[in-house]
Amino acid sequence: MAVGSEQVELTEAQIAVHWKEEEYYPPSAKFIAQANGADPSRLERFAEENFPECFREYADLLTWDRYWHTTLDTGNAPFWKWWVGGKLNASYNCVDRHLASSRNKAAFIWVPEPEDEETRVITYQELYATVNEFAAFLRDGCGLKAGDRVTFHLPMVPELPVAMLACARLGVIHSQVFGGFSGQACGERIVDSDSHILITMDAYCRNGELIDHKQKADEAVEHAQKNGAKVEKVLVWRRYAGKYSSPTPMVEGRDFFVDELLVEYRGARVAPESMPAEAPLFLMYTSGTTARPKGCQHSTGGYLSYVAGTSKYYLDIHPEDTYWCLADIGWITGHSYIVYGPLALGTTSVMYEGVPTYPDAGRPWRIAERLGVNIFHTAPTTIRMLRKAGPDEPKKYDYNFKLMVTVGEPIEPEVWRWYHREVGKGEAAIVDTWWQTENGGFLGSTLPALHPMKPGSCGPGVLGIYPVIYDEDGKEVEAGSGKAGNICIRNPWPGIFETIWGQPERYVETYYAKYCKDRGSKDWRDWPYFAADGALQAADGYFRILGRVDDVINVAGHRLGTKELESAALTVEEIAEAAAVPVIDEMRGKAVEMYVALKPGYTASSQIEAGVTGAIETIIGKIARPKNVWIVQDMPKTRSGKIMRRVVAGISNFTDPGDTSTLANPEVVEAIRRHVQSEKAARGDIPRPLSEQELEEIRVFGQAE
Ligand code: 6R9
Repeated sequence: MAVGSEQVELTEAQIAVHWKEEEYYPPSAKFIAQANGADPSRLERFAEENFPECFREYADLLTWDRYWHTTLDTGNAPFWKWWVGGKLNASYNCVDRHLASSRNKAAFIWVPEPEDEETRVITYQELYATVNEFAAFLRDGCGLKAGDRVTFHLPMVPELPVAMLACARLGVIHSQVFGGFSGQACGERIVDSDSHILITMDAYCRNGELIDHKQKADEAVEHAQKNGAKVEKVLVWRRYAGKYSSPTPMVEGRDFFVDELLVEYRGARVAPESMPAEAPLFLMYTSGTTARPKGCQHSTGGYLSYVAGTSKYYLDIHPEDTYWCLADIGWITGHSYIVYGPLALGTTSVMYEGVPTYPDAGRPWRIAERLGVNIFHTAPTTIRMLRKAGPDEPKKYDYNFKLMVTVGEPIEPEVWRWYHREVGKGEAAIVDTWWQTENGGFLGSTLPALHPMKPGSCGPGVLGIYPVIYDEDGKEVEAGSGKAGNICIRNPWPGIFETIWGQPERYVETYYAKYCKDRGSKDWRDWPYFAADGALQAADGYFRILGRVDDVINVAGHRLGTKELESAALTVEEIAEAAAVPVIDEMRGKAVEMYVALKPGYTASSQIEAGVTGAIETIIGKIARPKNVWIVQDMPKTRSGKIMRRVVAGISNFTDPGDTSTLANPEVVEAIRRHVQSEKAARGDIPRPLSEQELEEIRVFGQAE
């Protein structure tokens, strides 16, 4: 594997990373003056010697029916239990307790996608009334009780948080399946969680169309039935009051319109069920390497305390703020940081139904201006999309963000700077929050009032989170050394999931087995949490997340992070998005290929291809020179906007790109395949039959659990 005279014998931990250090951006004095988290002594209070008691500060943000006797029970490691003995209700904490001071304040402001439809304001009082009525129906009309599971397949409508909070009121475990997923994907999750009630919607607006959604419920029920789960009732909310907007027939005796049923429950009140802190609040499914999805089980007390605390200090949410997170509630970000965290703090949370660029790239800024949004939360994929479609739009609108969030993927420094300069108008503090579905809330971020920002780095571990980087052999990579390895969290925290629903062995094997020091131990210090992300820590203590551990490309022994290659490509003016993938190469073992999409107004040219190659050579080095640069219309993406590198890797290598059914845009795959493979064939660049090991290497690329 050596190149020339250079002997390459790198262990995972010694890998050189080629990104240059970025400059710091301090938060403004104005931001600091009003921030929740400006007191540096909090950092000391959350230092390791105060663990786990430090988290009491988060638990004290909630209203408890009974206090806990044990902060952290590790008796059945690694199945951690927080606030044992404590009792509370999540619905009470997010709704009832705000009534006395804020009855008629907006809990949610819902913005429908069609711009001529009116914004809907749901006050805490109205939310309280509807949540109670719906809870009464779930209890008395559906026979649901604490511990039962209910599946939702809802789009971004206010009925979704209503249903979540109604379940939470009863101690019923909700499992929301992202609305954009297929009926079959929903059916699989119904089977896995053993739900007998499905809550759905007739239709919703997306990209200018009214989409039939009810049809997916029929598919879901059918799929569940085939796999041994019987759905007794399908509860259908209606997008337009009193009018059924789906061509799909209602099934007699099984399907019901929720608005019709609720008439009977008008004015009903349901006492919030006092739940043990460790009782499950919800399941959130995420995919892994096997076909069976993983139902991450989140607790009531631990989870709610963690999202309340992190919302307060990292999102800087005050009750008087207007906060807008553009995520879909079908993802963990929406659960934690549209619904539970913001509502636990009694703020106003904005929900938007549709596509951010509909009808044009000015839409988000019009919404922000109109509603007075001052905290803005989104993902790099959306930021890139807005930068691509309307780079100069934000300055046309009169809004002011004090804080902005990026989450979901590493953000390229070039994109970060656009976000800061144009969207944040050079004034907003930015938090780059690194975390996962499994984690409940943030793991890595700067504290916005105390730490300067650094583009491309999330920052240090958040309060009470003590990260460590290990190499493949379990040796600790020196802190602050800038060397890459596998980032782990040494300690449990209140927001960590409790288990994988119905798959406890998989929970232990996937997240804890790799670096466990002693499988018999009940000491948390022996059970580091394996996040399956590559990362490095700079001398300033900030972490830079390199992506999933399997998303790295090893060229002649040099481990190149996909993100550093993509960041280099994004420094080229014309480039809007980039994906780096490995191709089997006779000379170098593996080589890099780049897929890039252009900003509007540019046409593909060999100059642009050369520009990308040049940028990679200059920023990373000749070793990383891409074998090919493919200019494509659009990248294959997951529904949450993450680029599916494994799909283009399969195309580049003439191997099976794997399942594409859950992509947001499966139709682009065939177009890219035809373009790339015919071009390669014309150049005589068709690979020889690959060995078993090579096939496996391509197959696992981008497939970390
Ligand atoms: C919250 C969420 C988790 C994976 C995670 C990592 C990537 C998330 C990131 C980030 C770099 C950030 N990720 N936030 N990478 N910087 N700020 O996205 O959960 O959908 O489960 O994805 O996303 O690779 O392991 P989830």
